[in-house]
Amino acid sequence: MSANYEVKGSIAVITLNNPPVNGLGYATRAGIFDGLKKALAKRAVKAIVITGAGRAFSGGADIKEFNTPKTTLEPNLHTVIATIEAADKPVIAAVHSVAMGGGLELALACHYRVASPGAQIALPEVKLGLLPGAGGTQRLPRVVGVETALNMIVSGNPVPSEKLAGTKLFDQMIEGDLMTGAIAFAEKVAAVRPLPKVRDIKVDYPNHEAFFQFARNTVGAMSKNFPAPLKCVDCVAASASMKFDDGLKFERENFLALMQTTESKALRHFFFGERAASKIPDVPDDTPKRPIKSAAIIGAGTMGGGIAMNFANAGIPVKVLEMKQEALDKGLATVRRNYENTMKKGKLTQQKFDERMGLITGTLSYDDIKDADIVIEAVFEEMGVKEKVFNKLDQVMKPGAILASNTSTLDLNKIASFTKRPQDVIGTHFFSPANVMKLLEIVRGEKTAKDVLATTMTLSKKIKKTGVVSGVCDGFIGNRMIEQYSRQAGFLLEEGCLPEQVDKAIEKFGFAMGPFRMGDMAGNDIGWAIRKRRYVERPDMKYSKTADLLCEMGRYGQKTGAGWYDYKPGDRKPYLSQLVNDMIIKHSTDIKVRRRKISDQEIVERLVYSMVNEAARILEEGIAQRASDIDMVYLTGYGFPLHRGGPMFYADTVGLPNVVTAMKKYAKGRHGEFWKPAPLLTKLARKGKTFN
Ligand code: T1G
Repeated sequence: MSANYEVKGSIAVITLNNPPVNGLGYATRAGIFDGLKKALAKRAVKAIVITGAGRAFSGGADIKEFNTPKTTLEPNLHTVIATIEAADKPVIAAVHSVAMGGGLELALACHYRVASPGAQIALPEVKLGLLPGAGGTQRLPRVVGVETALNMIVSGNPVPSEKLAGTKLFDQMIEGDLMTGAIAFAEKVAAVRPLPKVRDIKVDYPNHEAFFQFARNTVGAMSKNFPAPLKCVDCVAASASMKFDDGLKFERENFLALMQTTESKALRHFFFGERAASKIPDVPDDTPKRPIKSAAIIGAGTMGGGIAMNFANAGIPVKVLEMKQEALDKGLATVRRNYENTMKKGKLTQQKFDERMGLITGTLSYDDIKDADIVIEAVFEEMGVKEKVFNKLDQVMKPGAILASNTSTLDLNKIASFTKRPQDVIGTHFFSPANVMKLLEIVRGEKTAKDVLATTMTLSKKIKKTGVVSGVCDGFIGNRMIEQYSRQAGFLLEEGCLPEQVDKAIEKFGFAMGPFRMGDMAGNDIGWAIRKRRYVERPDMKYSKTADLLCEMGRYGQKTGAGWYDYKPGDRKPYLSQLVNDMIIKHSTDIKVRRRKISDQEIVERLVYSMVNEAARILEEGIAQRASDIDMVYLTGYGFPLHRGGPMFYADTVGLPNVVTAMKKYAKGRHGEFWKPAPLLTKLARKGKTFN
């Protein structure tokens, strides 16, 4: 059983004990249920305290059990909650650290609740595409009020327990030892009757219809693609308009419906995928980490400045090195401006601004950075430049310093070979803007030491990034896949589409930005440089020439005021360019391709499946450790729609046999060799299996 039972005097104590967060899995529920039965049957027991061992009271239902028979196996959570509420002896929840989801709902069914300050109190189910399914939408409004409950349930964000101290949620805050305080409280209320029940509290909210209509309008506008937030509003509204048991029934129906939605499964996939990404099979969790107390960045450009901000935001002092004072001043001024803009939006206090700026210093001398625990180069993406920098770092940096490259496509093993310490070299590929994008591709060189890898993964969490390990190949995970996506986008232009149609189709699918708007924002010259390399290295890889023609017109995108689209000064809004559209149409004629009407579905399939197929190769080559890692890359670094769970999850949802069938159809078209399915994809499809 994952719950301990003991009796202290006349008080029974049931302690949830299911590390790491006392998830209410079957074994834990059975342990609680057995403890309750024992305590209720024993005459000497006058009251019952429920608490959690370790770092949580309870993190809620065990999400790992969802969509398995264990979730509803008796005693299910509802049975446990009903038993607590119907007990004829007082049941007191002693809450500490974390009380979330079903864990908080279990506490709400108790007759009393005491808590330590600083505990995270939340009903975060909406973040999993669900809603509180064990009475939370009916009980929480009864103890903290409709508005506070609605905010907590629709946002899913935690509130510190002390902030709720003045409400009926907590009967007492325990400043000292929680168990001592809880036992004393239990002894005090042991004889109190009738036993107070949250269900008996009336929700007093006059004119609630108008309030909830307003809430629906507001929440509906913010929760495109996700059904759960609006259902949360409906269920909280039921607490004010329905009898308790009817409200409970209404909540249950909506919870079960949401549990089956693809959106919820995608969000749960994301929850576990983010955590799985930090696991490195051949690098145990207890691998010793090198201390990272200071950092240095080479290059004060857009990337270098953004990377430096991540360290300052995490309280790590960071030195930024440039070759010229002017470049250094410009880079630090950009960093200052970024923080000022955040402060203007009210998301940063002056004190934090001062702290962070105080942690970032500039220098022109390598001698100033030699003692840094990690140095990250963010210099020009050219191997000769990288060679000079790593030669220098090898001479200057203290032994044991981690030497990281922010390269986005170059061969990390070659970069490591420029030093006498390849074991200390690793790739840390940040995504622009580096202080905003969550994704960090951690590139493992063939000689990268395990402790360097473990240290960098731990560091990624410290600087609030989603670290994903990638092997060494051209483009690592994300850029290697996006290259195939871009190739298909170019072919679509030649065969009948115009930029706006492609962008709109994939943005309707859910991408934050289509390939042509993205190119205009990032700079079309970046892809141009890569293609020039490709034409030499990989003459077999066909590309549309449209993107080259565009660059030859000097239309690099927003930075030149014109790209696939036209732009007005100071306005980032894209405007149709007749000049570009005419160039595209003329190009089709020049290459003797008859333009045709192409459906949005074909656009989406060709763009998404081009990435899925390349991802399957990345998986079978071992460049990515697992399919969910590839999903994390696309969900946190490339604007793939979260409600679709990432390219691999989406392909699983469509069904791999259907993906292969679509690819075969496109293989009959131009550049059929493009659609040669990856062996792994063919194998999984044939066996009716999935990537994840
Ligand atoms: N179920 C299963 N595993 C969980 C879990 C959960 N609820 N919460 C955490 N874990 C695992 C997590 O996968 C990781 O595993 C380890 O615990 C540490 O997590 C009926 C239906 C509690 C604030 O949504 O927000 O109740 O990778 O790295 O940073 O209405 O975990 O080590 O193998 O995040 O200290 C509602 C989700 C469930 C809470 C702790 N509850 N968890 O954060 O550790 S639905 C949630 C969290 C529900 C009822 C409904 C956080 C945390 P591994 P961690 P942390």
